[in-house]
Amino acid sequence: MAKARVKRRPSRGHFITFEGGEGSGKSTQIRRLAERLNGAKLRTIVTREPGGSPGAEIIRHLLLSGMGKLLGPDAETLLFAAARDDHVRTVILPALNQGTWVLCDRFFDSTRVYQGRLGQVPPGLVSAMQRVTIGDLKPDLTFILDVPVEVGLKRAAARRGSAAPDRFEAENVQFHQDLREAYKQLAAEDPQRCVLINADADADAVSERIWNVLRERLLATVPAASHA
Ligand code: Z5A
Repeated sequence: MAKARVKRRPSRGHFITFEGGEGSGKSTQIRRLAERLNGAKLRTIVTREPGGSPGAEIIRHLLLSGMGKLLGPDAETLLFAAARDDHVRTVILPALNQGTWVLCDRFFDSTRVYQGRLGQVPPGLVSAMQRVTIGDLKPDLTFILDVPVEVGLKRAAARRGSAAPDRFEAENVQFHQDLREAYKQLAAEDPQRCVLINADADADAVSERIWNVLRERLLATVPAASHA
């Protein structure tokens, strides 16, 4: 009699997030890491917040236009949460459950830092929204890219050219300095998950720093030949 085929469930993919201030190089590094992982035959997608799903991209547009700011800090935070809820349900969880690695440009740490620590939205509200939108889902690894504020702002200005700054780019230098400190503090508070990367170097050097940490923390179980 033919043996019944047992369909094996793929093991869950890894969830990696990138955080940092303006112009810290997250998008550049996330693209490079995805290429490297896909090249090592580890199926990988890149996504971002706010946004990443059709519904959340609409909310992104509202938020970056400054519309959310007009509603006040709590309501603006609710908009970030609504976008995250859609993104997690329709993109992140389905991909992880299929065994795909998910690289996300910003996630809930951005809410904790921008809205919580800097925007003074009460911690109770930030935690409640976190429970509702992501439940038990936590990144396996979070890279926090750190650059001096003037370096990040210079990079962002060069990229923007003559276009107007968006809602967060328009904040003053003190805001960006506080942001940098808040991210450093976050890294110190959760060293199991968060790794602070010195991103004030050329893109190749930063990629190597990220790759070395990832290899050490997450690739130990993958055959060495596939990710040399
Ligand atoms: N936000 C929030 O408040 N609450 C939340 O819950 C969430 C987000 C999820 C989204 O902005 C804003 O939403 C964000 C926080 C807030 N606001 N800020 N600021 P976004 O998605 O439009 O932008 P961003 O996340 O801040 O990233 P960015 O400005 O696009 O920068 P980046 O991704 O970190 O950097 P990049 O695009 O890779 O590089 C910037 C430029 O520098 C570019 O021209 C590169 O070619 C260059 N670059 C990159 N790396 C290097 C190196 N190593 N050397 C030299 N030049 C480099």
